[in-house]
Amino acid sequence: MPERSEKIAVIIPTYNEKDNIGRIISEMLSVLRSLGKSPEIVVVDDNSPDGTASLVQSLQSKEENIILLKRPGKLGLGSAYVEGYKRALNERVNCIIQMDADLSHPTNTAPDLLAAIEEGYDLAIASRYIHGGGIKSWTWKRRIMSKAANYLVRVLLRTGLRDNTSGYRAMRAASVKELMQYEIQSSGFSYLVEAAVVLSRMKLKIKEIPFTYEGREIGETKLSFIEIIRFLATVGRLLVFGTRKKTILSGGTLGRAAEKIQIVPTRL
Ligand SMILES: Nc1nc2c(ncn2[C@@H]2O[C@H](COP(=O)(O)OP(=O)(O)O)[C@@H](O)[C@H]2O)c(=O)[nH]1
Ligand SMILES: [Mg+2]
Repeated sequence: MPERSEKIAVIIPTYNEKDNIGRIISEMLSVLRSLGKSPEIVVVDDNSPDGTASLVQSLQSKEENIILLKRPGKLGLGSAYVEGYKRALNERVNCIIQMDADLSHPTNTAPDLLAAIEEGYDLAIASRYIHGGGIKSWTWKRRIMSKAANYLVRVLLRTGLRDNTSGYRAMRAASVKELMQYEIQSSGFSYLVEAAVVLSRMKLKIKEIPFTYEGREIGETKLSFIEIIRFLATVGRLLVFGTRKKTILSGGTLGRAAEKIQIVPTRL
């Protein structure tokens, strides 16, 4: 029997999203509440210089279902998701939705993502690259980059997914717990690809749901050139070393201690 995804967390990582965050939170709360759900919004902000966190704090005084996780500086999109997952799991939610703050992920796709989870899927990915999906207002350069990235991941890493880089996903909490047992090294945008590869290798029921990516109207993309290089390095690493679960040495206190051990090359 599939769990009903009654208690939901929506994770929204933010970096300089002051002009978007209020709208996305209120739209998401009203869409999910109209479905009879009880959503927690988890904003993970990296000390945005534009004061996104203060704005979220002011919203918290009017709305009690907003959680703000403040981090000291820009630590990357992937590590923000992980922070959000941990908090959501602590809140004992059944289902986690993750999305961008910039209104490029339309809130009216959320009911379809949740319906897939309720039907028994473990992971629902909002996809631009299946029939019915698309992209509005992206430059041709960005379109080519996204297509090429997805082609590389699909062909080389055999995920079976059409949209491996979409940041709009819904996951059953149990699948998120399992995902977190894997060693994921990417802390930035590449996290999405690394997680897609891990998730596709777990024994999950996955569905892609078509959506039209709106394209950001306010603010700037945080996808930098260095993130593109990191993406290529991530694909190469996954191709050579594959995916693996955390060992006792890679997680927890022992793991953190092990990370500090440096191997110093001996000069002959
Ligand atoms: N907390 C946090 N959020 C980030 C970071 N980088 C990007 N984001 C957020 O992640 C989401 C996706 O970034 P965005 O710039 O829209 O990337 P694009 O959609 O690929 O152009 C947005 O909500 C950003 O504000 C980061 O380092 N930390
Ligand atoms: Mg975006």
